[in-house]
Amino acid sequence: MKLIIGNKNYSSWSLRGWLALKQSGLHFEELTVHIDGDDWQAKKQELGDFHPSAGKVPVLWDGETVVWDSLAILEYCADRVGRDRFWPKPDDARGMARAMVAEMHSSYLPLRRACPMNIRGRANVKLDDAVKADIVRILGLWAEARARFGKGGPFLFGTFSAADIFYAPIVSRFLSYGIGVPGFAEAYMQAVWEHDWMQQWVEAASAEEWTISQFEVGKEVGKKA
Ligand SMILES: N[C@@H](CCC(=O)N[C@@H](CS)C(=O)NCC(=O)O)C(=O)O
Repeated sequence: MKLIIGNKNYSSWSLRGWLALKQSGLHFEELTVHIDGDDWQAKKQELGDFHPSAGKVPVLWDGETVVWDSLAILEYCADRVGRDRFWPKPDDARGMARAMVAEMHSSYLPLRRACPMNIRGRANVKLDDAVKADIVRILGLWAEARARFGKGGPFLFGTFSAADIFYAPIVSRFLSYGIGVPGFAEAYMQAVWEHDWMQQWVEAASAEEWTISQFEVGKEVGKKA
């Protein structure tokens, strides 16, 4: 299998797809493309609208089979290795995990726009009411998942699951933009950040030399105006 991903520092959907492959335990090769680079832009033009991913990453190739979109990639992996590796077993926990993942996939545009994933970045941004509402909503969901279903470990549903995969880029954003969170969320974020796969991704992101100015937002912490 081959997973095509974008810049590790910036591409939050790629991080989700990559973590899903890691969680599957399946062997895969990865190819990182600079999504702001001339090569990628030329490739996109060449592929045009005919390519099923419409020029977005991540894309998974499994032989002749192509799967694009992070959530479809996760579900494709779950089909291959079994649902229980990704989703909690009890119906009530799994129902909530699925809803949280779907909500992450479809929502929080104000937060995603104001605070783009930038793993290396440490900046302050002004948070408007819509962004604050997204943060409150996410913290509420994290609190509920941890309180109701998190007894078996430090992650949202105890052990590392699809929900953590989908919220991992939010952890990165909260750290990058110094979003103040309650203690339970700090502990959860630390567990995600210290996860081996997350550390591998962070290390690779830190080693990348590409920068994409549109995602370098806010006032860098420690820099004078
Ligand atoms: N819904 C898609 C979103 C994919 C997406 O927007 N990917 C961004 C990178 S994070 C991308 O490919 N941007 C490059 C471009 O549009 O040229 C998913 O879940 O995979």
